[in-house]
Amino acid sequence: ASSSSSSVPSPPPPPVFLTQEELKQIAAYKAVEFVESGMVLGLGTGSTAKYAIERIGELLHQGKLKNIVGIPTSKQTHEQALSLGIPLSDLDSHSIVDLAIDGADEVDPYLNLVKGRGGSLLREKMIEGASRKFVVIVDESKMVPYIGGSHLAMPVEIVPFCWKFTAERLQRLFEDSGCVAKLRTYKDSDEPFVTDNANYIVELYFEKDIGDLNAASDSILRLPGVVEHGMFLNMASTVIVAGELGITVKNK
Ligand code: ABF
Repeated sequence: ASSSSSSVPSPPPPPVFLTQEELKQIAAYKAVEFVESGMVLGLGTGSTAKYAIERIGELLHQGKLKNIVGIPTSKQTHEQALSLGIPLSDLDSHSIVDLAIDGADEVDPYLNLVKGRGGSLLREKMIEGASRKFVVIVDESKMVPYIGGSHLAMPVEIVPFCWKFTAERLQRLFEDSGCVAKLRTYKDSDEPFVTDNANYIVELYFEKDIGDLNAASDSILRLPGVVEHGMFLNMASTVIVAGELGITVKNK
């Protein structure tokens, strides 16, 4: 009797999901494609920007990038760039930055950002505000329907003097949105987190959409004792989003 073996097709391989770290690296490497020799670069802070800085250092050493100078947005980034041999400078020497690359904590549909959960919002906003082009790199988990929509911290840098007074006034500004203000402390400690600029960070948590972001920004900045906040409005030129289904480049 003839033997018939029914050829059952083997099941497709399981889908390979990219980890969040892989997505961050993909977005970061894509952003570095905007870097050209001779540029003054704003170097961001955080785990996504870290990959972009690594890539810039790699291209520099391969001779594929020449005559670039980096302006770091934090002491942490300064150290990383130094260790990679990236020449460094500051805004006093270069008041215009050709290209800044940085991460973000939230991105809304209009490319407004929340940044600063890494504690470096002031230097980031100064450097990215002085940039001709500001490219933001995120994995898809950072996309939100509206600013504050992650219900995670929106950081505000304030002076340490009478911080409770300032924190309470910030909280009252947004009481209609169910705002809670918390002083940022070091992990597992009551010690106030101190920024690179010797200030404190108050974190605002919103239950609801705070509505007009420009009005919110103005009301925060009018409070004496406030240095700067983590809403980066109308600043991003391009946002590169790395997701499971690929990379999306959103231009302003
Ligand atoms: C930095 O990037 C911070 O402003 C922001 O908090 C951080 C995002 O960090 P990560 O890329 O590690 O998620 O610019």
